[in-house]
Parts: sequence; structure tokens; C-alpha cells
Amino acid sequence: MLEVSGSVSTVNAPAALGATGTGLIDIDAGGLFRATTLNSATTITNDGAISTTAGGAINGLTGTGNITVSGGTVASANGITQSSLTLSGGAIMDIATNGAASGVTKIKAINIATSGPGYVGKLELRNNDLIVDYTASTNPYATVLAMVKAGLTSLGGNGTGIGSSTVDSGPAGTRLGVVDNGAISGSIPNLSGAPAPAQSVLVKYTWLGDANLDGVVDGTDYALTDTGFGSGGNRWNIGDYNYSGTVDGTDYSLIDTGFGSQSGALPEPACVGILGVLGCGLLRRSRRRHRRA
Ligand SMILES: [Ca+2]
Ligand SMILES: [Ca+2]
Repeated sequence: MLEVSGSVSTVNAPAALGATGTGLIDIDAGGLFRATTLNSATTITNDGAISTTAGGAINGLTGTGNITVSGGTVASANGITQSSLTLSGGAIMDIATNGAASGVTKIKAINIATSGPGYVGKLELRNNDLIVDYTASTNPYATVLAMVKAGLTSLGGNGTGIGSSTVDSGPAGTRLGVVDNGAISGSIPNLSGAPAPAQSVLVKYTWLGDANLDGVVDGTDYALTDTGFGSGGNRWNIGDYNYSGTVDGTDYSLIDTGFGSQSGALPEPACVGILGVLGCGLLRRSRRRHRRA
């Protein structure tokens, strides 16, 4: 076990640092830990500051500290929990395919410098979610949304910022849904089982049209889309599924795509059974008439 403690303890680790087996890396508050390459088979606890310049492979990262990756790719088997994630120099934080609560990344700030239309780093979510808790800070919704728009190549981005290779190359009908939970009175309780603070920006890997981020597209989402269409809505949670700033026929096409695509690991839509399927079918036809109107 490597423990970095004290008010200010700085450890400049060897070129490649590894904790294997049951080995632990534990950085206490005030501790500073710098590694060129960071590897750990167990989850690192960081309540201080940790940095790497060449990436590495870790099981996960938890604690109240801050991590800076200034080069290479950190491949994490699980989501990370930290106060802040800072990426520079084209560095990538890559969360392995997971999809469960243990894959959710929970941070209070994400810092990536801009470069032209994109960023100089990337948080790769694959099929995982992200929660940015802004209870004690400025609402980062606009920044997070800009990062997602840059990150999704399927949305016209250049693959920097916050992205998902699963969305870009995986099953049709998926996208990263971005919602400011604070703008809807914290009405979304969790993402993939991870609690969502009332004041948080939520990024969920889900189906197109899943306005309320519960993982399925059903009548509730169509109703929210109608609300956005009727009120000039401009956000995902009321129907803007391509982040164009308006809810229009394109968004109705997108929710139909998501509705028709949902299958596999995600739960079936709420409207199941013969009557339910009939009801959903009628609902979809109703939406199409609405769109043509
Ligand atoms: Ca939904
Ligand atoms: Ca739109």
C-alpha cells in the first residue's frame, strides 16, 4: 500500500507506477501524487491531488480529490468519483463498457480547454452515464452540453470533449441525453441506479427520445415532447433530441427512431401487452399527424 498523507506531501512516482493484487494507492487530503504512468488493479482512493502524464490502466478512482491527466489514455474499469477531472494535451479518460451504477462517473467539475470547435481532451463514456454535481458551484449545463456536442461524431462533433464510441458506432437509436436536473426541480432521481443530486447536470447513454432519462421511450416521453413542441422548448428533457435549440418534426422522427430501436439490455417500454402496444402504436401515429400539421 502506498499512502500519501500530511498537509502537503508530494510524491513523484517512478516512470511507471503499478499497484497489483491487493495493493492500494491512497492519497489523503492535501497529498500530492504525480505518476508518469498510473496503473492499479484496485480502486485508487484520492482525497488530495493525483496526476499522470502518460495515462495508464486503473480499476477505478474514488474520493474527494482532483485528478489531472495531461497526456495518454487512462483506461478505467469503472466510473470515477472525484471533485474534478481535468484533461489536457489530448488526454483521454476512458470508462470501460459497463452500463451499471458502478460505471457512472460522479464529479463536481470537468475542465477541458477548448481548441477551435472542440477540446484538447476527451471523457469517453461508452455506454455509461455522467453526473456533474453543481450543488456548491456554478451551473455547468451549457459547458457540459457543448462538450457532448463536440464529443459525438454522430452529431457532427470532432470526437473531443465528452463522447461515446458506443453511440457513434453501436446500436442505432442511441444518444447521450443531457439534462439539467436543477431546471426540473431535481425530478430525475438517479441514472442507472446512481443517485442524481437535485442540482446536477446529467448525461445518460440512452435511446433517442428518452426525455426523462429513465432508460426507455414511452408515452411519458412523447407527452414531454408535445410539451416542448407547444411551448417552444429547447432542451432534451422536453423534446430537443438533436440539440438544435428547437423542437420540431426532426425531433419527432428521432423519438420514433428511439422508440422503434429500443431492445436488448435496456428494459422494455412501459406500454407492453396487447392493449399497451396498440396504445403506443396509436400514440405514434398521432405524433406523426401532429408533425405533418
Ligand atoms: Ca423515458
Ligand atoms: Ca431539435
